[in-house]
Amino acid sequence: MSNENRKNDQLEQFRVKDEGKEMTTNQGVKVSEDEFSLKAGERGPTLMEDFHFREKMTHFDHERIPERIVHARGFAAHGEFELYESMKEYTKAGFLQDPSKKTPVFVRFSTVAGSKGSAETVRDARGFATKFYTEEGNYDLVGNNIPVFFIQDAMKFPDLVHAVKPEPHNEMPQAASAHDTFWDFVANNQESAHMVMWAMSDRAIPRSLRMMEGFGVHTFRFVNEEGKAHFVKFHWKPVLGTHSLVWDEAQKINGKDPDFHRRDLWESIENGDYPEYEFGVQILAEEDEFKFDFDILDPTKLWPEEDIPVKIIGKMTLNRNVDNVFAETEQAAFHPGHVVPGIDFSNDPLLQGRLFSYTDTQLIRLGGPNFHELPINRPVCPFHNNQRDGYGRQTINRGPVSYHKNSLASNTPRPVSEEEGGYVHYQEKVEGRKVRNRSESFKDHFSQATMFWNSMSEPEKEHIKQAFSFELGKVKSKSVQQQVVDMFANVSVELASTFAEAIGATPPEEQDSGVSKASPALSQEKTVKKPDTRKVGVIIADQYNGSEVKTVLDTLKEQGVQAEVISAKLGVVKGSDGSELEVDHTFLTCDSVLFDALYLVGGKETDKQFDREATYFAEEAFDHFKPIGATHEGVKWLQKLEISDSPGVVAGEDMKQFSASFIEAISAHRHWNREQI
Ligand code: HDE
Repeated sequence: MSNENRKNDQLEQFRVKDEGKEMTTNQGVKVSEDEFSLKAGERGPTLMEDFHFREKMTHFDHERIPERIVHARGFAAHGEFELYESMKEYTKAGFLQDPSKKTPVFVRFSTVAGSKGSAETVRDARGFATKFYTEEGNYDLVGNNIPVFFIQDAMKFPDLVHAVKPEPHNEMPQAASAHDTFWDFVANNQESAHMVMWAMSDRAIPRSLRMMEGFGVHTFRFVNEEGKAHFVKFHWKPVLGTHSLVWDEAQKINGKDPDFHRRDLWESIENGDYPEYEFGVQILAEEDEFKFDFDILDPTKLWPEEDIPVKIIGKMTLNRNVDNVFAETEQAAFHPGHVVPGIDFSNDPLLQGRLFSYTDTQLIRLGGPNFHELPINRPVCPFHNNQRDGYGRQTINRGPVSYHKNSLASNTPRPVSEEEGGYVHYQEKVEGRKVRNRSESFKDHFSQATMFWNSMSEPEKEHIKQAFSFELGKVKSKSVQQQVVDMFANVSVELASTFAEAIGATPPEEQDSGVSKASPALSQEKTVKKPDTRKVGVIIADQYNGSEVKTVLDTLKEQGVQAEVISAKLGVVKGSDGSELEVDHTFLTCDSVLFDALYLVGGKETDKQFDREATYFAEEAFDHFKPIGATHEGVKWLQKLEISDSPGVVAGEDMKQFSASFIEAISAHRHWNREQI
């Protein structure tokens, strides 16, 4: 069995194909009738003895399990992890030793605040949870797409979540932080400042799950064969770059396609455009623990990449969709405490608390202590111990012995030494009094929030100002609004004054923190820019210029761009040369917000309604700073909107030249230097 397929091979034993089979009850009895219950007379009452009805209904009645208390809305895929270079020097983790070996992975992405049925392009952090099925057991890297967190101690997590979730008296708003209790929490727990800056930035509205970073957030440890430890932070860097939506667009997508992110992930995998993320580590010698102006145990702080470079050590490719969302995605149980030898914890108080919470919540969500036996959660290596029984136990553990130590089974299953692969916790020396305190070194809440602000490009700053104005604009309490203005004056007076004005609050008097440091890596401005997998809506009508349009569409395809045809009705549109294009969407079934760019072609036979729809699509794309290309009759819509000379708007008569400029415009993602209409 090859290593890279071990998880897939294991899952194969559990896959069931019902298609083409005879119907039976769960007891295997063949069913003769599945539409009508057993009745005393055709118009009479249903009989209790109808075991088929009882079983079918009972199972249905119990189909739902509790959703996750946070990260309820999620979507996942399988893949594999490959290592670029051995990490032997730093860690003995088996899957980080040999670059020729691949490790199967399962990744679940999620929003945090919304419930299971909520829309996906909300303003929120995204969960980025990876299960590595290594030969030494499962290693879970349960991260987010934001490298810091709102709070410093797990003790406050229930409070944070109560504050951001819909308010309990009326259960509103769904999947949104724009309400009083969240901002009241922020203002009264000011360690949240740094993460709030990220949450108000473009990072919180990713264009795609394939185009966002992932972070382990906490400081962990690598421990090598000699027992030497280094502090580490984990990173995922998307090969397609880090890109975002704009807020107005994100809100509209939530209505037009609440499944936008999962659809994008699902389709890209189905199309063979496998999402890829490089794996990076920041490594810090233990001796350097106190060399920084922040505490490396504080989860509201990141390690600036310019100070501690991210070493890229491998790549993860997601190449297989799940077969069944409930069985795999929903039943997956991640846990930051699932570590393998060579990876260890730090004393970050947020991490320490997480180590308790995950199994605890899964015990109720997955109905008992045996969820590790569910196919998606099973390690690919053997697992043996003396744990027994409980709801839904699958294995049939043989023999009389289920205790340690024993003589009847020669003291097996036996613990093994460190040399044989037994997990031994890093022997950090710990000393101290029992106190309920925050360390002095955790008390600076604003320096890195300011560093984040300083690192933003002008358009990114503008978006943050708008996000604060939106969110605080939805808050009803004047007092909370003012508290937030005063709090963020500590980050930037410019920022706080701008949203104070937008919400009618008193501009701040306080000075900002005076921090001038910036970390260029935090801006998305210089991220990777490629046309690959970008979705272009082609607005086209009958009697379009067949051969010339084909040249453009062929070039787009060659560059990995996906063109989807939009017209007034489904079927085909016919070119002037007799060519045909299958229509993918009508103006009714799609929307401008669902595309990265528009290509306006038109045709000889468009009526007023068509012109109106096409102009509406173009105007909206323009407002969302998207690339727009136009040739032939499509150019008239640019002229009508008076946007022909705007950045990122490309028109042309030479198809080769046009295609090249259009692809360049698509690669840029968005054209922020554009005057709104
Ligand atoms: Fe979680 N978190 N979390 N979290 N978290 C859960 O576990 C918790 C935190 C993260 O796709 C829960 O099985 C506490 C940080 C992800 O299944 C729960 C604290 C980070 C997922 C829980 C945190 C995360 C969860 C809910 C503060 C980024 C989804 C369901 C101490 C590093 C995993 C579940 C999936 C899920 C507790 C903070 C990431 C309740 C107590 C920081 C990606 O156990």
